[in-house]
Amino acid sequence: MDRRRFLTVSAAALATPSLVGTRAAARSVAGQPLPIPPILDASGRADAPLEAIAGAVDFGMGGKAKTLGYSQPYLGPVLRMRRGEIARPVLKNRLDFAVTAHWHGAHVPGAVDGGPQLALAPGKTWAPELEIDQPAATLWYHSHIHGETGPQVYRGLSGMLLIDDPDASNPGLPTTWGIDDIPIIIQDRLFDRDGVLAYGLDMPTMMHGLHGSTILVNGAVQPNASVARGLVRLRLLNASNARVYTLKFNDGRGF
Ligand SMILES: [Cu+2]
Repeated sequence: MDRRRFLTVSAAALATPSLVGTRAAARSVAGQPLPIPPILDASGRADAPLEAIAGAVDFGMGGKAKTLGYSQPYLGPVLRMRRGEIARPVLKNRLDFAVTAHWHGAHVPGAVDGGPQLALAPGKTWAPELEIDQPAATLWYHSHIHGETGPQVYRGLSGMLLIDDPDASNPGLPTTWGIDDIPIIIQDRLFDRDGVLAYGLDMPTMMHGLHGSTILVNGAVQPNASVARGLVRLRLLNASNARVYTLKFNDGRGF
């Protein structure tokens, strides 16, 4: 997106965020290229498992943050499933605490939906079969452990989930991943002075959810993407714990 037509992510704050990170730090790392998560095709047998792992990521906020991710240090690959097929994602837990992968928005039975009752113990592997029969959608997956969902997702255990519908008419929508078909995973985070992801639950946060003061897109602080002239598809995912956003172009054009 060029300067005249960039997408502005602004926060419609329902609660006042507690400002722990410094704005100067956020400004100094803003503008790096937008990371594009790889696609993991889970139609049929997935080529690779999702591996829940720990990471250490320098977000440019003053030091390395302890993170979690699926097969990468923070967030996970974009899972792709197709309507009319059985998706077979595989989750391996390489952490020393229980996690899940919950297919948020997928119309699948609870027995395979990665909810809290399906907590996957350390070292274990889970290979559900998901019968995909719903319209094309941009969804997400995330860990869903009772009492731990908030902090686990906050530290990185989530990713985008795309459902394609081969029968749906595609009115010339762009399809080149990362070029004109671009995932936009929006999250707000708090960083302390050492660049560490801060997750503190004071009373207002307990009531309204955690709101961060720094916006990450695909795991990078306020990144930039340049795209060619023409139609561009943005796949928008609010993967924040509690924040609500208003998205608009800076020249006021419509989506
Ligand atoms: Cu969910």
